[in-house]
Amino acid sequence: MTKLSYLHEPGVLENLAMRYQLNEIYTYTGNILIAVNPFQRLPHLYDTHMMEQYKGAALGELSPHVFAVGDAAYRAMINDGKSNSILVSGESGAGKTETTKMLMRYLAYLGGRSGVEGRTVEQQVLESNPVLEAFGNAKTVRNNNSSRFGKFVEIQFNKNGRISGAAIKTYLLERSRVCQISNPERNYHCFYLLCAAPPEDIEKYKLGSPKTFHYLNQSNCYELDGVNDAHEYLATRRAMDIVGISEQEQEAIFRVVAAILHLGNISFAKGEEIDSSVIKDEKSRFHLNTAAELLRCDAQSLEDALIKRVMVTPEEVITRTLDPLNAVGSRDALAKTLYSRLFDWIVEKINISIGQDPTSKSIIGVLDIYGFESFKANSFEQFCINFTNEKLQQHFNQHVFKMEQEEYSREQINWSYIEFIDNQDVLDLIEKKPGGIIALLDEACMFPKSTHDTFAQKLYQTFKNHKCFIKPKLSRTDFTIMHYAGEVNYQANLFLDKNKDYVVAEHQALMTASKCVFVSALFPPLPEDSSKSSKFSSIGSRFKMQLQSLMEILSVTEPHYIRCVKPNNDLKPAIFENLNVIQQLRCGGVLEAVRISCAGYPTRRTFYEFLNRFGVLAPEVLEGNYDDKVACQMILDKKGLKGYQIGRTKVFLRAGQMAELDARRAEVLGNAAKTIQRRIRTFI
Ligand code: AOV
Ligand code: MG
Repeated sequence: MTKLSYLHEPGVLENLAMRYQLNEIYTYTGNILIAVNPFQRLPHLYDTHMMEQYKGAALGELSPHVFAVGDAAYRAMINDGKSNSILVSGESGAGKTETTKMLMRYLAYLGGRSGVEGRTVEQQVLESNPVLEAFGNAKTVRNNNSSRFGKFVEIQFNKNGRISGAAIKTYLLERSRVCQISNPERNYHCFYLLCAAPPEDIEKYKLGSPKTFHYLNQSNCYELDGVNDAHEYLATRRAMDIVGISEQEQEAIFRVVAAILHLGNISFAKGEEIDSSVIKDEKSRFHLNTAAELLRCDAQSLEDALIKRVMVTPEEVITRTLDPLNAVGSRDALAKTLYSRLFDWIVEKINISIGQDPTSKSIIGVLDIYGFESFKANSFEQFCINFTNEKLQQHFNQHVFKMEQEEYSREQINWSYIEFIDNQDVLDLIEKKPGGIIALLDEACMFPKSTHDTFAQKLYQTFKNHKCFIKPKLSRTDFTIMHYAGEVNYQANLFLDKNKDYVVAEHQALMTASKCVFVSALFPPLPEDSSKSSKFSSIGSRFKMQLQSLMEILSVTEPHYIRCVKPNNDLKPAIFENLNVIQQLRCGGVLEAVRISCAGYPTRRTFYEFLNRFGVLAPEVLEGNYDDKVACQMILDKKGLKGYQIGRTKVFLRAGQMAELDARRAEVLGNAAKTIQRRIRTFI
């Protein structure tokens, strides 16, 4: 891209479109790799032969490729002994997860032991992907295999450059999906896989068609194009074997998954007393009993935990009942807690099983987060996802801009540091303490009388003059944030609930008492003092701290960027929608990087290249002995250009100056051609 003489939106777009037609999905913009999602398998692009080719090749020597970025990171790590990171970004469905997997495969190829079969560290690192995807990915409107959690994988290398350990950190799994989905989305893949398990498993878990489960049948989508759930079930079990999850543990994991499905089918009816509820019918009773059986707990205790609350006052112990609506809320809360604890358990187990190398000083971190999302209805989950993307975007801006300016300083040109277009405003709006949205949300959560209405009013009042915050005219509880990638309208009504991280004491007690050690271990007993009155714990604030610590880790690594681009919203091959792509390039900072370079010196040519091309503008300069640098200067002065700079080895031109020089050159060459033609005519 930087070799284009004309670095502007149409030029950049045209270049990508042309390359995409040729299945050249990768393009460099300087050191940044742009990857346009092919939406079709391109097997030869990733085969062993390809990996061999890229091994040790300098960046830019071969066609742009994700392997080249992996190789650059690996070489930099070996040569400088410094940690590197590869940050993959792009909107939902752009190809981040696929790109990350290719990167991990390549790093495993470089740092693996060839010929060693079986459960090697590198094999375990690779097989962690299908396991995490089965439990953490789901079909959304934007992507049939959308990551509903963020992931940072640190691959550790020993002093011989061999993979010696790995640590997987995950960020905030979307919990609401377990209980609530809308057409045409799906719940987490594992539920469907399990419903397609071999008959003996189906019988054991008392399962049936996904259509019979409330947590799955809120949407009409049960199957994914090109995916066979029965096959995926077996593949997931195999991957679980490899990452070191034992047969018994797998059995317990799927038992909990099945129990969640049965929990979802328990309905409640109004009880005889006011504000009470009972199990609705025989069918619900069957599912209650099955869930209890699978969780190895007492059915009556499960029923009580779902519909009763015990309140301890100084005088007495009161048992309160929940009405059917609250009982459903209680049931869903239990299902969500179970699922998110299950997910965390799996991540921890994989980490323990792969093992860490405490002596490793060389690490390559690979970041694959959930991409920017804007749906019709956006809630707390989208807020957190988009917050993550803002953070990453800031990291990108700062780094790209820094790199640019470092080149200027290497070349010793006059350059006063430019402040760049930054998304700090949006970040302040979200995370500033005190006074940002997360801080106000926490305040609202701690104040017993708050409702989503008072929370929204507080936001309107506090941010009425904030330039990234809008109150939509027709709403009393929605708010709009102007993100770097576009405006997103959030519905505040579930923010308070979703920000509160607590486990109902009755659920905690029930699960701790489970006869299955796997289940009870998911609910370790709470420390004494944090019992009933349970202090409020904020999901938003914890997430913010996790991101902060991720940024700190990244700041001491040498970053490499891959920007994934989604060429169309139909998820189909060979369709390149200009507007769609330009929008992503603009938001994703690619054109930002272009704009940044336009404020500086976007075109640079070595003295040799420059003289070669523009020597014709002042042939007299090149007569006899001349100094390259002086010659360049003389040509530029003769043409009356202002504002350019001459560095130690290169000429730095301002935006548009290259085109100007080209025009003069064309003129000179044109004149020369005319003269020649005239002479030829005279001669004839
Ligand atoms: P994402 O990770 O960026 O979205 P994925 O990596 O899941 O997106 O890619 C979406 C789909 O695009 C994949 O399931 C593949 O079908 C296809 N795809 C992407 N990259 C390639 C490639 N290099 N070769 C072939 N097919 C590809 V999200 O997780 O939703 O933000 O949250
Ligand atoms: Mg993904």
